[in-house]
This record gives sequence, structure tokens and C-alpha cells, in this order.
Amino acid sequence: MNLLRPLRRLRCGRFSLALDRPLVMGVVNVTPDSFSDDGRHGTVEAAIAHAHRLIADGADLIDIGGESTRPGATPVAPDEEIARVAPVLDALRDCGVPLSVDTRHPATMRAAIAHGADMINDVAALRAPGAVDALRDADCAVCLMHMQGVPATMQQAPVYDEVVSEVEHFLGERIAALQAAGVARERIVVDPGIGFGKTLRHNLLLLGALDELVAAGQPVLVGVSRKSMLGELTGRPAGQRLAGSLAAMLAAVARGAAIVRVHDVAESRDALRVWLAIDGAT
Ligand code: 9MG
Repeated sequence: MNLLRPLRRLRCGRFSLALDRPLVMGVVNVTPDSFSDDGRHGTVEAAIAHAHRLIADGADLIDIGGESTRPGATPVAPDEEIARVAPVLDALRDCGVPLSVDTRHPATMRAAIAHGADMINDVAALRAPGAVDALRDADCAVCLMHMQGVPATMQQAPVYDEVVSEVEHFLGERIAALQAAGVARERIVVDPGIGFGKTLRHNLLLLGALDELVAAGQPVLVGVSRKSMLGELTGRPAGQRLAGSLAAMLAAVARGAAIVRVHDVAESRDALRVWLAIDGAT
């Protein structure tokens, strides 16, 4: 990757986000298994209520997803994904924080932008045909994430010769492709994709070398919250991984992560407040 001056602000739809402290992105899943057995309406209502709670807890951004990208997850058709995400965007439009939509489908990206999304978070880094065109002329930010394979099978046998340089090279190429298509670098965030086609060792190497990716100049987003690597390290199920999530988040922030994607916003804000106070005192 070429080394560029670090961005101080991110263009993010209706917002211009200062990058002078780590930003907390709260996760809102609009997937039936996440909240309710009350059909789509109940799921949407629960997602909106959850987003308001995360904002009250101090979320700087909200990431709304209508398709699970967990290992082994079944894909969701764009029509269904849009039907889940659009009412949540409409309801949160004036909530005061940027709204990101987690999707790999160009049709969903277009619909999300039409419904006011300020960021597209794509675990496939806009590789789907038509994905770059879907947001090129908008003003939304975009998160380009590295993933080896596809969610349904990505954890079966991840292989790299040298994971850190391969991920950096991939992200560098995706940034170049977006810039060649006319997307300003002030709109682009990158993400090493912890847990997406990676073993525990790959994840640890990537997190340990995160400062290399940060040095390349684009803001780096990291998601470690409740992930299976924490289960592998602690032996705990997803619901008991808060301490591990906070430790991994702080390790990422210490290496320069600009945005952390988390489920537990209040606890993450507290951990960051303490870490930043110590960091600022020295
Ligand atoms: C949707 N999603 C789940 N995990 C993620 C991660 O680590 N990064 C990004 N950008 N999106 C994620």
C-alpha cells in the first residue's frame, strides 16, 4: 500500500466526522433471529428501539444490517433485505448520528442511499458487479472490508501465504479501484475483516500489525465484538465475551483504529474513556 497523509475527517453523507478520537459504531441487526418471532414488523420495531438505546449509550454511528454475514449464514435476497432495512432508516433519519448500512448487494446500496444512509459498509469491498456504480455519485462514506471466500463457507479452510501483506494489498487495490471510478479518498474507510475467512492465528497477526494498515492513511474500522476468536481464546460463548471484546477493541485502538464496530456501546465508551484519559496524560 502507498503511504498517504492520514485523513482528519471522513465525509459521511450528511455528516463530516472528525477522526481525532476513536468513533464507536453500534451494531443493529434487522434479522428475524436477532430480536423477535413476531415477523418482519416486530423485528423492525425492535431494531429501531435498539438503535435508540445505542445512541443514548453514546454510539457515534449506527450500522444497520438486514442480512447476517456470520460464518455459515444463509444469504438474504435484496428485496427482503431492503424491506428490513428501509423502515429502520426512515425511522432513524433524524436521530442525530450517521446511519451506516451493512450490505453487499448493489440494489440494497441504492435503496439505502435513497432512504438516507450516510455510509455503506460492505464486507465484500464493493466487488459485486454494479456496487461501485451504486454509490459513486452519492456522498456517503464506504467501508471496504477484506473477506476471503463468502460467509456460507469462509471459515472452512482459510489459507494465506502471508496474511498481513495479502490483506493490505487487497485493500490497496480496492482503494485504487474506487478512486479510479471517482470516489474521493475522504469517503473511504478500510477494514481487515476480523473473522471473515481467517483462522485465530490470522486474526491475531492482523490485529497485531494493525498499525501498518493505519500507516497507509485511510481510516481503519475494526470489528471484534463477541467474535468467535474471543471464544477460542477464552472458551466462552458469544453472550459472555464482553471482557474479551473490550480488550481486543483497546488493542485495536492502541494501534490506531479510527472506528470500532461494537454490540456493547456503553461498556465500550467507558473502556475508551479510561484508555484515552491514560493515553492523553502521558
Ligand atoms: C457486518 N460486519 C460484521 N463484522 C464486521 C466487521 O468486522 N467489519 C465490518 N466492516 N462489518 C462487519
